[in-house]
Amino acid sequence: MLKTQEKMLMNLYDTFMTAKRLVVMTGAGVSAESGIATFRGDQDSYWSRFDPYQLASAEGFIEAPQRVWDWYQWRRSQVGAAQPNAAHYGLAELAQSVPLFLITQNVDGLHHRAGSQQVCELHGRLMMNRCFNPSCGYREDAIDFSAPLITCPRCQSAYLRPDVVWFGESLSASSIQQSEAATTECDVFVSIGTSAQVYPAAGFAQIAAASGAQLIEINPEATALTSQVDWVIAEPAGKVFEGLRSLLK
Ligand code: BV8
Repeated sequence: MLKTQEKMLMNLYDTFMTAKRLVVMTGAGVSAESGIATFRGDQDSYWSRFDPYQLASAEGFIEAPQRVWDWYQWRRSQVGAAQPNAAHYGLAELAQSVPLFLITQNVDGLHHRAGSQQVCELHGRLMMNRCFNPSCGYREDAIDFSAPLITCPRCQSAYLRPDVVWFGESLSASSIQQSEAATTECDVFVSIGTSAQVYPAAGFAQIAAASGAQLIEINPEATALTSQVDWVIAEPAGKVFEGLRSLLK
């Protein structure tokens, strides 16, 4: 007699393997089991300790560049010391078997490090710096997590900043266009580890639902999306994919 957990995993495996076009969108929760703090929720999340608009906005950077720079350098040291978990590896392995479009709101790069080839990184890349002056266009890898805040080595007209999308900044048109196209055409949309509060990312599930896709959410907590999904798996993502990986072998 299959236990409930095994039945759930078999159903999820079958759903993934029979999907014609599978879209998965991840948020900070998919990296929680790698030891990286999420943004909202319990007491040690980022936004429970800091004001997001002070730390993740151009205005906050202009007001206190050193404070924002130090926060990102601290996050880089956290991410640099972290390893992908079973959810990152499981999604990379799944993409070997089924047509999977992977969208992430995360900037930690763990999907790439787990082997995912195609990742739509909506909010940019933590481990990259760019010139604050958009017309300069200078970019570089962020390798020294203790490096001081400096002005752009190319134009000298502005500070270097993390190559991420802050609140009030537009996502790249190509990221939005690719994600909208994929969600419009998918038959299964899986939201993993996101509180579904940040737009336009949070809107992709609605696009998928409007296109008739089956919506699945993997998240131990209820979110703004939970009432709209067809199937809620209220479990940690790493645990779910640990089980799935044994079926994917
Ligand atoms: C834009 C910087 C055009 C990168 C971040 C429409 C309606 C309302 C508001 C808006 C709208 N359109 C635009 C806005 C404004 C704003 C917005 O959405 N505000 C919200 C808060 C109301 N959006 C923007 O500004 C976007 N830009 O639209 O441009 C424009 C221009 C000018 C003016 C208006 C519009 C830019 C959005 C990007 C912002 N950048 N961060 C960085 O430093 O990381 S946001 C930040 O939140 C992160 O990027 C993160 O990716 C994102 C989403 O958070 P989550 O990933 O969901 O994380 P969270 O902690 O919230 O949730 C984690 C979940 O995991 C929880 O549910 C938890 O239960 C779960 N979990 C925990 N453990 C596990 C788990 N799940 C599974 N397994 C586990 N083990």
